[in-house]
Amino acid sequence: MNAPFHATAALGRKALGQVVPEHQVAVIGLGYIGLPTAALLASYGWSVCGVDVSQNVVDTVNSGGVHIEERDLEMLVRNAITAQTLVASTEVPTASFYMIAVPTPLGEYNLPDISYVEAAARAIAPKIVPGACIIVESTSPVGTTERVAEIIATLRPDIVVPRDGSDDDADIALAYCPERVLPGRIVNELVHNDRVIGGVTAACAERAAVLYTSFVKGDCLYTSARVAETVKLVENSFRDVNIAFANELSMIAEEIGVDVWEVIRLANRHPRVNILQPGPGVGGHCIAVDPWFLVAGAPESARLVRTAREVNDHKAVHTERRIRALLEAAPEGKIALLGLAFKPDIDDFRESPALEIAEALSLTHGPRVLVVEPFTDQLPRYLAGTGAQLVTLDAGLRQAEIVVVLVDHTAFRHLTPVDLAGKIVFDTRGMLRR
Ligand code: SAJ
Repeated sequence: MNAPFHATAALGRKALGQVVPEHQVAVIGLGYIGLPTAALLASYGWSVCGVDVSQNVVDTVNSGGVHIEERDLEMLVRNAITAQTLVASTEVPTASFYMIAVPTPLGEYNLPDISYVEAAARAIAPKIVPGACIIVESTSPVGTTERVAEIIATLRPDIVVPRDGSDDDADIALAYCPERVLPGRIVNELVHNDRVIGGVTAACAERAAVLYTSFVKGDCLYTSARVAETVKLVENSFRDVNIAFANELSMIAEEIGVDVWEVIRLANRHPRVNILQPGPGVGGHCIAVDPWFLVAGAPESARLVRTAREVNDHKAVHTERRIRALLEAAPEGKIALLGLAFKPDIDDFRESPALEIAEALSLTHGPRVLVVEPFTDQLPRYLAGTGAQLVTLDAGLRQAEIVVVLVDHTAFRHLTPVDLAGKIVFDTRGMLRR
């Protein structure tokens, strides 16, 4: 372990570990991060209560099932429920560790909405006993952990809440530890990635580390809560800015008439250049969202981060316009749209530019649209009823005059230019070049 400052304070001396068994964990929010983390902790010997506001989610988990698709998750949950190390509830229990993993959506004007984190803090407050450790994992604007401290301090004047710079007398610990796992590899990355553990004080970080070092095989890196909050936003902004560069290059290349894939392939042979891949825009619930949290914190300074967001959003609009031009060029022909997911080989359509483009096109040209998406067996809500059809790849290729690659799913990668001979082809991912 790598501790940049020395955590010496004996936190929560009054009653640490005496009131609640040390191995009790409550995970608030059983979503894409909370459920895998709860089940994983249970498999590492913790006694876990997963809390969710949805009775449906609670019932599903208690019956050993899952409401989200994620590799290895179902087996992990089933085993933990059978072993009675995991239970789900709509009520927050008293526990020694609380982990908050609730959504932090974008609100109006691209401003962060932390109301679910605040609600979780309010639900936890009455249950807290001295010695408890509260950890925020939700991607959050900088200062959110301090806001949680404020809520608990207001609701529990009997408890000394840690404050930055004073760690001797706190009764509880408070930390921010961002998740940084890749959808599709969540269970594996929860264990193997390095973790940043940001304590409101050094003692808080040390206390939160008890939970993480029990299952993380990567390094645990210690810092302050504010730095940890910033690190998470910076990681996803870094990726967004780099993808924006690739997307902008693709539009420049189009305008000046060169092949962007060839340009990137050759530029990347420079030993210090590593350009990412252009696509139809950026999707998912993280990279398309988190940079706005950074912008919200420093709107005057975050110019590049804001512009990157705008470039990536614009790339979807640009792609849609190009497809519309193809539809006009072949006014009788059907169009096959390959893929709806936000990236290859997952069934996650959240914030997906491919889905947005398919919806927009179907609204105006529904009966001409053939959707090929091996990761669903029914058309998403806004596409159904427009006349668009969900078809197999073979059927799509047989019927369509125009073929657009929106997602480079493995199931499409065997396609060669020969398979598409005679068709108008638009490959937004450069899949056919690989
Ligand atoms: N994309 C491109 N070109 C590329 C790479 C990606 O257009 O060269 C697009 C993808 O198609 C997709 C979007 O970007 O639409 C985001 O995909 P991704 O694979 O980069 O990221 P996510 O959203 O699946 O997961 C990210 C990860 N963050 C980073 O890689 C910095 C993950 O580690 C985080 O845990 C996750 O966000 C999160 O929860 O914040």
